[in-house]
Amino acid sequence: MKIELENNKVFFENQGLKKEIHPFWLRERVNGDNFVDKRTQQRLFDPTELEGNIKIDSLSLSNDYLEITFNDGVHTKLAIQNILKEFSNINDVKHIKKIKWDSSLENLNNFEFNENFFEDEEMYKALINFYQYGFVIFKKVPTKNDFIVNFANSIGSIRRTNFGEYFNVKSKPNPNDLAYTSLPLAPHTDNPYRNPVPCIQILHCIENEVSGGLSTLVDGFTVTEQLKKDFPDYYKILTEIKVRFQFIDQSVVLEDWAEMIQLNELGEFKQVRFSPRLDFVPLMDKDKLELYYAARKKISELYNSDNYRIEFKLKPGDLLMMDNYRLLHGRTTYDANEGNRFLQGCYIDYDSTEGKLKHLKRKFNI
Ligand SMILES: O=C(O)CCC(=O)C(=O)O
Ligand SMILES: [Fe+2]
Repeated sequence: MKIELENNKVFFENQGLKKEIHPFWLRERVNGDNFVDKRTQQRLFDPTELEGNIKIDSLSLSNDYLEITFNDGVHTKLAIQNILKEFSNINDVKHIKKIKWDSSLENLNNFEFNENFFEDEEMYKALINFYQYGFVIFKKVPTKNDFIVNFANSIGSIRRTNFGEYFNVKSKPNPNDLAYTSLPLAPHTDNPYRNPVPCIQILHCIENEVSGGLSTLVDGFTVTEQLKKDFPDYYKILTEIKVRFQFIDQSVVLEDWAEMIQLNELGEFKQVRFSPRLDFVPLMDKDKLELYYAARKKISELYNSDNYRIEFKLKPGDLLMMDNYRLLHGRTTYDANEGNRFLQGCYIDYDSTEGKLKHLKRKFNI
């Protein structure tokens, strides 16, 4: 990648391909003291108020800087490095390659918590792990004073829902969700009925005195890629049909329509939704429904299969952070008479982890 000049025009060259950079694009990036606030890096001018026919009057290029005088009299020195940075999205979390895993996964991505953790390089490593595997487990996280709120807000901002800022996962009378019982929970994604679905779930173990109640995780990315390979028709219909997910209690009705396997604009994995107690397929032709039901049965079989599920016991102080768009989670049954099992849960969104990751990357110059 490099910058070249020709007849008062700036060109960007990449792998033999040369394109002119629009003068307005450069004018918008003028960054002297009068143009950009140093502290916030926000513009002090409104580019929509500039004349449209911005042209370059004179130009020069050194190793590090591009010097430009524009026809509105503005003169600037732009760092080449900053211009080139805009052509590579290397900082983007999409560049962190997802590592597919199944039941043979042994490394449970453990990171030990400490007081300065949120500003530590260790946190950066934990977040990279999170993006690679879809989850990370923090050990020795203080179990006092609803620390989960502090934890979530130290990465980004907690995402409040109708379950509150955070929720207590324990067996309780008159539960409004099966999570608040001692019943087993098959692998599921949380809250597929919300728009948007909370991105990341945090579960913090406060007490765990029971012999059951193991936590389970499944990599929805691994499973759906396998489905695509082995049962392309099933994969296709699950990426196409929008089903209605619903949650109802005395104070709210939440509904959203979405595919069980949602792809991005490039046709790649974006998100799975799976909660077979809450999904309602539209009334379609019988043949189509026949295929849909077979596909849902198959994906359920895979999600619930021993081949893909990892199981582990959360200890007090363990905090599991998982990608609710990629992973499914659940738990095995437990006997509430054996003692207490108490987790606290909450959600954060991707801007929290992405923002923290990029901040730490900048801080440690990684
Ligand atoms: O009890 C657990 O381990 C998980 C419960 C659950 O699925 C949830 O809180 O979303
Ligand atoms: Fe859940």
